[in-house]
Amino acid sequence: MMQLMSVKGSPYAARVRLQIYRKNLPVEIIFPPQSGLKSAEFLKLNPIGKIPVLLLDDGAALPESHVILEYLEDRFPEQPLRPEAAEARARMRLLMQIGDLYVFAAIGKLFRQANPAKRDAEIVAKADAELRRALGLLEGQLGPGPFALGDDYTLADCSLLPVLFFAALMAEHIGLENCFATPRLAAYWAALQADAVSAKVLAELDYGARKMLVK
Ligand SMILES: N[C@@H](CCC(=O)N[C@@H](CS)C(=O)NCC(=O)O)C(=O)O
Repeated sequence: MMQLMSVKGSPYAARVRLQIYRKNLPVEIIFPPQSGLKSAEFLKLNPIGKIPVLLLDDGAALPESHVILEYLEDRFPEQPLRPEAAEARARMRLLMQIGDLYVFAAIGKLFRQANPAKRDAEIVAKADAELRRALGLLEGQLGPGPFALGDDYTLADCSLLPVLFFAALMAEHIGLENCFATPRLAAYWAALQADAVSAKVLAELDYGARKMLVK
């Protein structure tokens, strides 16, 4: 059976867990080795040194969350999480890219300011502005709802759920204004929270991420 190396608080691994739960895929979810992500043992498997990693049937390792999502769709096309039409597929991938390249980039800057004792107000203000701008870009590309593209849950939703979770968590932790104040983003966040499989992954993320913030 294939295995996914994952921890609860990892936003990138959470994307793949969402897909696995939603499609009931035959993939066992396991922890990375105790030796750590920068150990020789892990780097031999995945020289990038990050999770998630999907271990295929022959033991080969496939890293990078978006690559894994697409591979699992190709391999298990039943209950598709990708639209058929080329343009809709491109729109889906655009949302996934905006989440990673722009929204997560801003969240990363806020994450590095998590500790109040070492917080720099100027850096926080800049990262906050960057986050709002990136969320605006995302909102501009969202479909009519309830989910990212429309009625159907897609890989864009798997990809964006942890992005929105971390945006909300960091805003709450640092004491920034609500990031989902605009109607479409607020409605999208509400739709994700109301979806049972998404709610399961949100609970896992909440458990894992709050432990990381305490560290
Ligand atoms: N682009 C990668 C990012 C993966 C990533 O950054 N994973 C984090 C955990 S959430 C990690 O393994 N970090 C360990 C490190 O950088 O040392 C993906 O989409 O899978």
